[in-house]
Amino acid sequence: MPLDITTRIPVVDGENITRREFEEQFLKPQKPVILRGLWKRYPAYTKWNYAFFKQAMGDVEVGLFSTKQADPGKTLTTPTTKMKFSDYLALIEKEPTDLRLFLFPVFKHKPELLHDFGYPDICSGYIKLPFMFFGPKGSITRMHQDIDMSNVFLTQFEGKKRVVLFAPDQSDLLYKLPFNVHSTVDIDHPDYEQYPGLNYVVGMEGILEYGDTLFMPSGYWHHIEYVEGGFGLSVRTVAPTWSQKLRGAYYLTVQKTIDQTMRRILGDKWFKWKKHVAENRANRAIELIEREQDHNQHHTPALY
Ligand SMILES: O=C(O)CCC(=O)C(=O)O
Repeated sequence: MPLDITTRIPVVDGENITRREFEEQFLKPQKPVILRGLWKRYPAYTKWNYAFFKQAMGDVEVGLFSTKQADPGKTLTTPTTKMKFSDYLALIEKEPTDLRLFLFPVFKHKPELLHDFGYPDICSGYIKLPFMFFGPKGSITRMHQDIDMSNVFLTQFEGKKRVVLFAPDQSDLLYKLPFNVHSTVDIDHPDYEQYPGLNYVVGMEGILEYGDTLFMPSGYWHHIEYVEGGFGLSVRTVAPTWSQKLRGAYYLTVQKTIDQTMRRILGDKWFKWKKHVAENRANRAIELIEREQDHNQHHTPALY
């Protein structure tokens, strides 16, 4: 059976949802949702568009990363090229390009923009470190989990994004690399021979448009495609359980350090070993599913 992402991410009225409704229906059960219009309460909702950012901080020089050169085993650290921010915005507004702005520190350059929004009271425990993401049509944020295991609220201001999500319990079938929060599978071009686990994986899909806020629970895998050039902002809240909080702290500190050190020492051998471990884990997960399917087949009572 091919990769199953037929389920739609539910869309609800984010303007009127109460804290209790959000908690009971999505936060506590850790279910993704698109909250339409959640940010209508803030000036950023109507103020933040291409023209505003070009005028507010167009002169800032930004470092850009080429998605063509992205290696699934590595984290992008050095920009490929530089450009004035207003030129980059004009570029992504009009046409596809492989250049991405990755975790651009907008608020370091313009701290006053922090007054354009707040932290919606449908939730508490916000980590007050917002991030903005800018990208051209066609660019892809390759599949990953957020390393701190936080809950994420991703709001769209310009353009559209296609979002594909998988729950954290799908990690083995998605070939999660050990000591890392990435996977090497390409869900848009699934290679079922190399990654047979994809035959069993189940996820969901949705489109984020202007004014939509995607709630992504802790540890959710996300693959994001810019269907149109645009930009958005993410805010996070601390992971809901102590085990997720500890896991996030471990990933951010110990695991990240081990990964970086081993990559420096062993280079490609380290990546190959991680892929091998990921394959073994996926094979075990497939075996369990097949055994269960087999068991169910043999124990289904005959109806005649
Ligand atoms: O919107 C994007 O480009 C990336 C967002 C993301 O990966 C995140 O918020 O963790």
